[in-house]
Amino acid sequence: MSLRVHKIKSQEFVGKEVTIRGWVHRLRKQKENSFILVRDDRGGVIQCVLPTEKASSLTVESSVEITGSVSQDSRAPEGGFEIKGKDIKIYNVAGADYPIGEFQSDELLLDKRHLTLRTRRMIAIAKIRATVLDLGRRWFIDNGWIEVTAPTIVKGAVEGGSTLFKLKYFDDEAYLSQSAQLYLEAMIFSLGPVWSLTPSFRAEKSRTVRHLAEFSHLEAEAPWVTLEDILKVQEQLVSYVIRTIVRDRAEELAYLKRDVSDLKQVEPPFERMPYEKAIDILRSRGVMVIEEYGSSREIRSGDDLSIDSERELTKDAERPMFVVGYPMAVKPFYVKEDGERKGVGLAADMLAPRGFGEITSGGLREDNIVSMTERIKSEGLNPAAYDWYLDLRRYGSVPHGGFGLGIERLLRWITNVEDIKDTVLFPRTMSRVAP
Ligand code: AMO
Repeated sequence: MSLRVHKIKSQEFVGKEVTIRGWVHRLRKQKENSFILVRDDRGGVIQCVLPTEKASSLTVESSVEITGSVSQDSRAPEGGFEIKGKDIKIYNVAGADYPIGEFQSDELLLDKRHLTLRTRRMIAIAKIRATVLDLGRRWFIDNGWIEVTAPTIVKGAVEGGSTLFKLKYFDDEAYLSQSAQLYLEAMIFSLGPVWSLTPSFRAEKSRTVRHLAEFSHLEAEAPWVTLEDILKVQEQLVSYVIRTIVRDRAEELAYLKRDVSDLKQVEPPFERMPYEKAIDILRSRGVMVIEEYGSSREIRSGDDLSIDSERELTKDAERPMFVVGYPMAVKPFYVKEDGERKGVGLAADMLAPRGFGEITSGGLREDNIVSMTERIKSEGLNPAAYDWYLDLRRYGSVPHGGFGLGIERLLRWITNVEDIKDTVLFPRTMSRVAP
């Protein structure tokens, strides 16, 4: 039986015979002996020493099974354990033109993503990602929220028509879902607090380091809540994920050279910064807004917060913050207006510190049928496409709210990687749909 590398790197195996399976990660052939760094299928690596005559055909990424005895040698890389190989079975001799080496352009690494996934950097990120998904799920289950699955082929826009992916649907037309929110809203009437993890699709035409065309969307919705309730859910969820990932993925975060001192400070409550205060701060720092036709002017009340504004607001922060009370004009049709402040939406975004910016968006939903119908029309949407959604306001409407969290945005902050494309195994962007 073959063993995983992390298991045999311990005193208990020294002197014992073991078999491991994996791929040749690095290779140094000398006259008598060859030094083979073998990577197993969980990314663990160990040096194996074999007589060169048995390893002569090996190349980087050849798949092998090696049997030998474990010994301890401080010169051995990756922890001082190695295997003195006796037998080797070669499953496949990899082509000598394996394209991934030490110095490659980002584009080549993306073109060859199916192979780049074998790098230890990507293995570390993939493991952190898996644990983040696991922790998100665990938090909702532990707190009594019910998991639901919404369709990803839909008829209506949620987050504006400009980023919709259109598709032919038999003889009709449909879209790829931008958010499960409207469906989650339908589910709270029979299931109470619900959550889902589904892919969301956005035809984002801008190339930025924080936008994907397909991302993993963790969304939640609950009846009878206030805005403050929704903020509390988000800060507890995010704090739990951060606290646990720092503990459970310490090795991978260290491999990525992520200094986790700031992550260790993440705990509720997060600052609630009124939108108007955010604008005052940005004005005092001279933040400019680029207008559609290219000219720039000083930011002012009523403007949405751009990537640059969010970076400016959070660059010196160590903990996430909420910006609360965005103008209705910059938020989608479903946002509920503050009854005491006309034009102000009961909506908030969570911004990650150190310049990372928005990772969640949420708030209360308009629950009045008349106001909702007006908003749908004034945004140029077709009320017929939302008739089922309006039913939720016709039959037993209740105050409710929720939020959406972009898993890749959260991962970008946790791993401190610059480009969001590195937080997903096969990224989709405007210029990339393969592999
Ligand atoms: P919003 O459009 O702000 O709101 O999206 C919610 C969160 O999803 C993430 N996100 C993205 N991540 C990667 N690439 C993208 N192109 C992208 N677009 C969004 C962000 C963002 O905060 N239904 C509402 C939320 C709600 O009110 O419940 C919505 O989808 O982390």
